[in-house]
Amino acid sequence: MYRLIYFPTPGRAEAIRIILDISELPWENITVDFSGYSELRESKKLPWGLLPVLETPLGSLSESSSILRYLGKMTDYYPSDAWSEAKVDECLDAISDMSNILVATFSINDLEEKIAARKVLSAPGGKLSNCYDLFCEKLQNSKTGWIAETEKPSIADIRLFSDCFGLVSGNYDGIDPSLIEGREILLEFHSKMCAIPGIYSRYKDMKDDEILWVYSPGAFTTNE
Ligand SMILES: N[C@@H](CCC(=O)N[C@@H](CS)C(=O)NCC(=O)O)C(=O)O
Repeated sequence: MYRLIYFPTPGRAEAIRIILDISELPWENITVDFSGYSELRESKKLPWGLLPVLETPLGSLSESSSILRYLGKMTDYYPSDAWSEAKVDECLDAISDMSNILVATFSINDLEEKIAARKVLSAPGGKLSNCYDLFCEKLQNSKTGWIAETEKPSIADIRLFSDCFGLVSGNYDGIDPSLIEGREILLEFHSKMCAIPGIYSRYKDMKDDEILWVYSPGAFTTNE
């Protein structure tokens, strides 16, 4: 039995939840609040003091990208040649850098100030908007349509799906789906990801979920 421990939000865990579903490994989704997290940290159960953590039969594994790579290798979602692996890793790091731009705003205590900072980041020319432009450019230029130009979808696509759409759910004050508007290639990517059976079944009934609606088939279009 595998156990994924994280907060209830998608955050850095949703891509892992997706690949666990796809893997068909037996797994349990353990969610904790901040006091549950503090307890785990105090009891030294977190390899690097942070979440997510995946408990496996071999021990606990931390760092979301490492967990994704591990599970990717156990499924068909991580390529087996060194170059393709490196390109998948490159995408994972770039997507993580995008998420860190948002994380940098978490420490702004004043809500109005936080919203204003995020609006600047997501307006055209802002750092988040620029990342979305880059993702679109990569998808557009990819011969296969997958972000790391792999033959099949990879953990990089799963991370892109999880992070790019997760950001605009409404969970983060000041950021909304306008980041997706007009970015047709991202919408096409959304449809392709939703066609993967494990993803489709995970989110097909989530249209009305306050946070997870962004992953549901047809979330941003009417023709899925
Ligand atoms: N590089 C790590 C970052 C993990 C991380 O920052 N986790 C946050 C939640 S998203 C956390 O555990 N925060 C608790 C804290 O900082 O007190 C990863 O990708 O897993």
